[in-house]
Amino acid sequence: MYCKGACSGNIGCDLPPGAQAAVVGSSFLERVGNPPARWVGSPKGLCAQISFQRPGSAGPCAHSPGRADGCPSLALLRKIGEARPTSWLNFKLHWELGLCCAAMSGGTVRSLGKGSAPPGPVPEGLIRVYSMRFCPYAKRTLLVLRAKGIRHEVININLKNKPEWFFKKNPLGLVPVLETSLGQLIYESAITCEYLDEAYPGKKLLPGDPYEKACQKMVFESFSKVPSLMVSFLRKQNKEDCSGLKEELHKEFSKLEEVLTNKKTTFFGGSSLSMIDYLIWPWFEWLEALELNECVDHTPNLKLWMASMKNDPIVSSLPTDVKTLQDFFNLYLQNSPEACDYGSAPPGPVPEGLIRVYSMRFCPYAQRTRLVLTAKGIRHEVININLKNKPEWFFKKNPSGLVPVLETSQGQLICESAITCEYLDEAYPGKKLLPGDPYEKACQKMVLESFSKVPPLILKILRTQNKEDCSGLKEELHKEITKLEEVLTDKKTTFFGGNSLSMIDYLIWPWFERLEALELNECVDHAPTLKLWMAAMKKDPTVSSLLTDVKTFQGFFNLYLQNSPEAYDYGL
Ligand SMILES: N[C@@H](CCC(=O)N[C@@H](CS)C(=O)NCC(=O)O)C(=O)O
Repeated sequence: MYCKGACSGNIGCDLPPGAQAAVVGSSFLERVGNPPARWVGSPKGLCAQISFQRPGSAGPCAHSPGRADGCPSLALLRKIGEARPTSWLNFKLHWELGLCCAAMSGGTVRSLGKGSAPPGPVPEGLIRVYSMRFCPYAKRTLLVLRAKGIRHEVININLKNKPEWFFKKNPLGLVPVLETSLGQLIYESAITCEYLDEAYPGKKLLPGDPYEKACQKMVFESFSKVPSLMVSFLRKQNKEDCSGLKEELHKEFSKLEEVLTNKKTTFFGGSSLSMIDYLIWPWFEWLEALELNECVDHTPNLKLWMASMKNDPIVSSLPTDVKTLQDFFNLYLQNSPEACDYGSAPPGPVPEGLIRVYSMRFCPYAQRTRLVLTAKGIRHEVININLKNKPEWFFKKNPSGLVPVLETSQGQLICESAITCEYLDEAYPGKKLLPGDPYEKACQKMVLESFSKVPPLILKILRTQNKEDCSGLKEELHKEITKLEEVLTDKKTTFFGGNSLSMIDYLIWPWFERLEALELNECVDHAPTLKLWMAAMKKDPTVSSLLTDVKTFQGFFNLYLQNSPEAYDYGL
């Protein structure tokens, strides 16, 4: 019962809990600043572009556990998708999209820092939590939100570089903070949790019985020294000086062990998980990352409790990876502003009925694949990779580290753009883009061969600092273009495969789209038939739905040449 997340075509795909992807709508982007994700239109509908940035990445996909009907915001999204033409969706995204998507995401892809625009009011029917992906206090609130199936959006705050406006949400500058659509602000994690339990219907996490409730609060009190002891331990440079701290922790855990032994139940509130368990859990998740597991060696009941907690669906939907947490600790202790955004975790499995493409918004090779996906109306999700700072997990998808890569719901991985396109054409029904006739198909492949020198030539021209040194390269390009002009004049058709657009046209188009931005239009001046082909291509609905404007390309090229890791998110 997952919240439906990234979508294309018929809108809607399942992102499993823990899938480290954020899906945001463009109005959400406006509201929360500049996360590297956006919605793009396709003739078939919408396709969510999900970016995994540098060390920073999305939080886990929030879903609506316990809701038999799935995510309510998706229903709304679907309604919008059905009711409105794609162009409306594309150009006049309604704020609902923002709220739907925000509700689905685990938060802004990157945390918001100084200089970011304050987010707008909280949409009705939603509650917002200001969080930080590694904050154990904020995790309390997130656990309760999920356990109660409350529709919420998460905005992550860069705690090493807090936005000025955040102090208006909480003068203490601490996360978590809850914000309601009425503008009410609630902070201090334990207070936020109790508020949520009281303000929202559904499963009650605190006992109704006043004595039982008081008992939970007493356990909470007896846990109260643990967080500060752990932070002191974390901050100690020399871990050998820590024996005193460890002893203290050992004692605190003994107290909790006693509670469990006296109660004779698995959880602190009884035989099922309740508020107190969620309130103290986040620090137990830190034990392994801090190499403090030994501190619970003497507490068998507490260890059993930990094992049961890990099995809880809510707890396991917000997993913490030990290595990522350790790397976060390191960056945090160095006061790095990147700390709060550390750790791009691999996305979860591809939901059934969907295919995923790992892409980069400006990659002409990946554009081939996206053109074919769009032309064939294949439901897909796009995950953009920061190619200047690739996530480690991406090499498991493609050891060469290149995009595009396709991933199916069976875990099949297909790379190399031309191969991905042929695969899509064969594996999916609908309009065939490659000719059925073997000779015609071979002809298309021969045209592709004769085009093969164009991409590296264009790349060389792009990389040449002094454009005056490009005359030799431009001459070569001119020659390659002549070859293509000849193919078209010999064929006497508008497109390379005949009178209608087919695979070969999509395969070579992305480089022609970039000519203007590279100020290389003159290289087709001598090729009138090719110019007619370019004009016809621009009119194709698939091609035009994936066009990038000249200014955006140029902005990207500039950053790309400076090796900026921001290049891939240019224009978002
Ligand atoms: N032959 C490959 C080329 C793909 C390619 O070069 N992609 C570029 C982006 S446009 C890439 O992933 N670059 C990453 C890198 O060079 O590390 C294909 O057709 O898929």
